[in-house]
Amino acid sequence: MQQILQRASSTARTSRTLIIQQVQRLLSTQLEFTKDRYNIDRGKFGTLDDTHYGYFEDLLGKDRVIRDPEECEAYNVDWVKNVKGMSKCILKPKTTHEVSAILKFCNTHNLAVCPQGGNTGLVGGSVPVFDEIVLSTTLMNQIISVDDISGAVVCQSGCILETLDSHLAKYDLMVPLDLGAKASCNIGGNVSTNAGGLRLLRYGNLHGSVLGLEAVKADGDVVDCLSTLRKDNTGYHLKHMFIGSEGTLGVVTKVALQCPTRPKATNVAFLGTNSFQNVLKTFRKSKHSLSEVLSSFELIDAQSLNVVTKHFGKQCPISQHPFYILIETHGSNATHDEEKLHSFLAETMSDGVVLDGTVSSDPSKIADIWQLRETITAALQHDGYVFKYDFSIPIKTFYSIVEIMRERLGESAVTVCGYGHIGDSNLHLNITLKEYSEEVHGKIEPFVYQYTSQMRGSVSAEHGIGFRKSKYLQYSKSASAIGLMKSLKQMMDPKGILNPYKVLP
Ligand code: FAD
Ligand code: 2HG
Ligand code: ZN
Repeated sequence: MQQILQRASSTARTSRTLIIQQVQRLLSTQLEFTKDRYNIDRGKFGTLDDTHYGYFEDLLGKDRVIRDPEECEAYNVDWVKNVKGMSKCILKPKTTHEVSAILKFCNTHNLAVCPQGGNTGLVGGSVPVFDEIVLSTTLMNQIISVDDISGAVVCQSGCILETLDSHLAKYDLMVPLDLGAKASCNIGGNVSTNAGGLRLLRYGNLHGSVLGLEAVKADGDVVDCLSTLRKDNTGYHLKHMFIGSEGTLGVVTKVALQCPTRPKATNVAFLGTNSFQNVLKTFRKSKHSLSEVLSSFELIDAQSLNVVTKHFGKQCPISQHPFYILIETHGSNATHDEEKLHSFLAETMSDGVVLDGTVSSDPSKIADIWQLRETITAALQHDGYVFKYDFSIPIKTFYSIVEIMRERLGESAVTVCGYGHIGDSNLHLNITLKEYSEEVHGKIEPFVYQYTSQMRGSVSAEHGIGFRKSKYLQYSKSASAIGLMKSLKQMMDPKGILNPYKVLP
């Protein structure tokens, strides 16, 4: 029975995937090339010829060297359909040795390379700008070891987050990271973007959870920092250079993660309130009342929820309010956690801070509630063109930029919404238009970045810099810090073949 259900759900998923792929293909053919829209000059890199293809085909076999233009298309366009490259060659290595041979060859022949995992990145870092070779890690998907006592898990970088997490469930462990793109994003992509996600508040970021990693430098040299030790204070902590460097310093090939125990009890509350001040009051109270079991505290404003109900036909489980809060608890004793959550809810409601709410410990209801939060990104795509911002903003002024932009853009925007990880002071401001407009773009940028900088925030809390934000790096990094980043890049990749046009201004 279980198998039949799994097969049915996988058939439904396959046909849904096919429809999504067809729509995406249609949209991507209408997209302008990045080099044209952003007026970029090609770096002085070599151009692929038959000798190069011959080398790659000997190394990987013909089926792992993709040259068919239609097949290449999916690797050239990003998830949000904002940027489009023109690579004619996708390489799909399976081992570190193959990655090393590819990079050594590309470095010798001055061929530029764009590392790619699940291609769910939101800042245009994962697709080429010109004809860079795409090095896709999707076939590097072996889980190498699981230590169910220490929680140390070692895998290749192309493992899909959700697949790894399902595997770990057998050992009562979980990946300490969860995000809406879990069904496609790869661990290597997560590490390379230092992805934050929905439970960072509880489980910390990847600079803490990555015990070690293996990466291949631009010249093909394999850097083995694949320690599984919790403590290792032997000299420079080199792994941190690769975490969040977005494929510009090396290709991550293996990752060792510290994985926590899977919670025995999970509860979710979905609450409604009338002001951002009350969201903050609820957050403060949740930290005090739920303390050690609190695993997530997420904000969804009414406009964000509206796109999900409008485009995906989802129902809001409570009455309508300007702000919604999703709270999750992870604990080991269901009764204890439920009691805590119910008394927290009773108190916030009797104080008039929370106006309506629902609580559930039923897995299917929990999944439905999480869908309201996790599908906002996908729903926004249906409005037309999306401008995405991912700010770290001091919590007290967190929401003001959303209101400012709503007033500044008036009728020219379809949706101006704010949601995100209140627990980490990480706001996702999204602005949608029916279609791209240079004039509206000019009203949004650089204004939003200047504002964030004045608030002493960061222009990227979790998505990274990629292609889209490199010229705004200066709003969050000093000139001396950018100078040091450039020196590191020069030292590790002197010819600049790894992910050119990205991160560094
Ligand atoms: P890709 O998109 O393929 O690549 C991202 C960057 O990493 C690129 O610069 C690429 O060159 C580089 N890269 C990829 N693999 C490697 C490698 N092995 N070695 C070196 N460089 C590499 N992000 C968050 O932080 N939090 C969220 O909550 C979140 N939610 C999302 C929800 C949705 C619906 C979507 C579409 C995206 C979301 N993201 C989120 C952004 C994205 O999923 C993450 O950035 C993710 O970590 C990217 O993984 P990926 O495998 O898709 O990487
Ligand atoms: C999330 O938290 C992701 O859902 C995506 O980081 C945010 O689409 C966005 O702006
Ligand atoms: Zn996020």
